[in-house]
Amino acid sequence: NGDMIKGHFRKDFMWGAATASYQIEGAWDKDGKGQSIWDTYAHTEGAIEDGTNGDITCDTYHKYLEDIKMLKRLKATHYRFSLSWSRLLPTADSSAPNAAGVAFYNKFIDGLLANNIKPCVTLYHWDLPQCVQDKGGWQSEDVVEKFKEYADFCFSQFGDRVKLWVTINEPHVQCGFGFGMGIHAPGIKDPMNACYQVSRTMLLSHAHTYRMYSSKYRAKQNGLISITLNSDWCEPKDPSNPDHVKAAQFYIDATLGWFAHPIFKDGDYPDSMKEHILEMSKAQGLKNSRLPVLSEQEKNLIKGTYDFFGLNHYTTRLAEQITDETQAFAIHPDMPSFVYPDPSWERAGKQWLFIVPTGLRKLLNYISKTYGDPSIIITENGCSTKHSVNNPGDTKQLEDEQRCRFITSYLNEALKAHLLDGVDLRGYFLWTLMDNFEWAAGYTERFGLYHVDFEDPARTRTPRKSAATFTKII
Ligand code: GBH
Repeated sequence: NGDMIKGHFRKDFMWGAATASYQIEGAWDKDGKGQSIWDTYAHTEGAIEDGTNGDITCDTYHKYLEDIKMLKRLKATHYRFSLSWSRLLPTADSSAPNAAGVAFYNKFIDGLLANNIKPCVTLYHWDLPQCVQDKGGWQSEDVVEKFKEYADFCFSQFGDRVKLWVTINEPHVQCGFGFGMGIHAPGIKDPMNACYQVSRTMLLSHAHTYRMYSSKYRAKQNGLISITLNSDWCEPKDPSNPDHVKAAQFYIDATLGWFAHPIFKDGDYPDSMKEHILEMSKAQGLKNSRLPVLSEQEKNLIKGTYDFFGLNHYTTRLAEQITDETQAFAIHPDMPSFVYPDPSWERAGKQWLFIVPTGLRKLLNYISKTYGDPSIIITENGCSTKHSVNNPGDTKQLEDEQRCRFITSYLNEALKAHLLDGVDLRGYFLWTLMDNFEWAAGYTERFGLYHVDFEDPARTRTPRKSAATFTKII
């Protein structure tokens, strides 16, 4: 899938793996931790494919020293992980922090640095404190102040050592899955309204936090802060058909552009998205668009709140204009694009992930061109396997040839974007360090460079072949 080229990334390129608190930590009710919406959601009957939850998962809360050893062995220069808001601030009140939670992250950060691994910290990877949810969560304006208060607390505690921050992970997935389809916490199924409302409070939370860091901490702590957006690459099924071209562009606008345009461009949602949702709203007899209008003041607040572009990318789709409503993309009932994979593409673990390395190079170029050549950090990219699909008989899938190919070929395309196209690429974080709780899929879908034995109380971690492949590339 594309020629291999030789060359190097920047000398200071960040090489790492990524994880998220709820997916790896466990200790869900230990040492004063509060509950999060994912604790609640995963404990709800029928919510998770295999009926599991993240109560223990990789047990990183107790086994973090092993994680650090694994990162060291990989030769990672960086590690991206997230903080559990409810472990740090069980009541979401920064005047009543949980000392054990603060101590845990201090030990962890110090352990990384002692091994010459720099932390990249995500403040929010989907595990909102349940007490914040109980007061309206992302659907209430109050969340903006709460988020800022939490971020302020984190900068004050960890910012002396953490120089790379991500405010929010994939707001688009949160909005679509958590509030549109209702298949992620908090499980709200309101694609017409809630889905759009929370995109606004997320943008405002991010923007206020960025500005607070800049005014209160930047001079002293001298770190970088931004947001992480996920995006598929999307191409017209038939590039000579203008409807297909429009549908592909709309898909990118309404997923990546929904958040990228406001932050990296002009403070507002893409025109295509605003116009289309207004039209759909009017057709329903509404006076105003279901997509909340951002005021001039809000636009100015949001615009430019980034130090880099955090990108999560996994796969690619083809697009056509929708002809049949039942084909509507579930995340967006307003989506006029019908998207699907090319049947010739190789499939990874589950239904959604097709291996299309060239899509990464195209997406990197698109971002660079559309958003004024920002420094880009690939904050996630990786490949899942489903038990015994790829390697029957190898139950731990330690010989994960497909993942090795995935990593090599995607990085090869990233290198082309850097060397041949001049994209300003600064780092690459592989999703993920070890098998973990894969949200609605539970433990049925595995992304790890390390296999984790979830039957074993010790949660033994075993390197897969891909761990060695990644290290060799690093
Ligand atoms: C990222 O989301 C997340 O940041 C990370 O936490 C997660 O573990 C990782 O990717 C792997 O999924 O099964 O058809 O319902 C990327 C966006 C959203 C893509 C959920 C897969 C499931 C599609 N992901 N989606 S489906």
